[in-house]
Amino acid sequence: MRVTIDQTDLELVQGDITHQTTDAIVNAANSSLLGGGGVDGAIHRAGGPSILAECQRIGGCPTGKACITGAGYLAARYVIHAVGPLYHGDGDREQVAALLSSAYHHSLVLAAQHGVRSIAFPSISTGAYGYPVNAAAEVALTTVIAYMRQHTDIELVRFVLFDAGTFAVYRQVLERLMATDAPPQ
Ligand code: AR6
Repeated sequence: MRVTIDQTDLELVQGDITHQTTDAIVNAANSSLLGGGGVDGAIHRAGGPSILAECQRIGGCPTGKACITGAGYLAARYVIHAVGPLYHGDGDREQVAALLSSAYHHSLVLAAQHGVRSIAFPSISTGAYGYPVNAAAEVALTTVIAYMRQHTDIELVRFVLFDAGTFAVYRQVLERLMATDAPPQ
């Protein structure tokens, strides 16, 4: 699925983010930046040891922020390591939503600072970190759309959703947001 937001493209695809040829791909990292499972493990496996070496030099990244490295053997130029929140349940819903939104926003700002024109995101926090996909998709898409409405430096934002269920939820949420979302006056 592809929609246009103020001359920039927002795409949803099902697939593996390590195969993307966008200028940057985003990793769903943890604050140690020392690797892990899920998409983090896949990126470090496919990209090779230079990414971990750079992460070690950076020394960590707080939740809600992002850090950038080269992409090793991957086709992308950069890997942006975004640290989403761990979801503990519905008690601190607003706080986790703000942290998740911040992880996406910082990734986009960092990408633009490095001249990135196209970027691919995974569904941050909805795997090991347990964030419900529907709520996370709403935060992710709302944050990215708000950025795209205010900036045209990044021409393509692609969400690469690993499984059919996650892809379907993102598509439903995007369809709803596009139906109800009027451009700013
Ligand atoms: N391409 C795209 N998406 C993927 C891929 C892939 N190759 N592999 C998995 N996903 P997760 P989190 C999806 O757990 O919830 C790590 O250990 C996956 O199906 O990777 O933010 C880190 O080191 C899910 O939809 O990230 C952290 O400790 C989404 O990516 C922790 O997990 C996110 O799942 C971060 O947890």
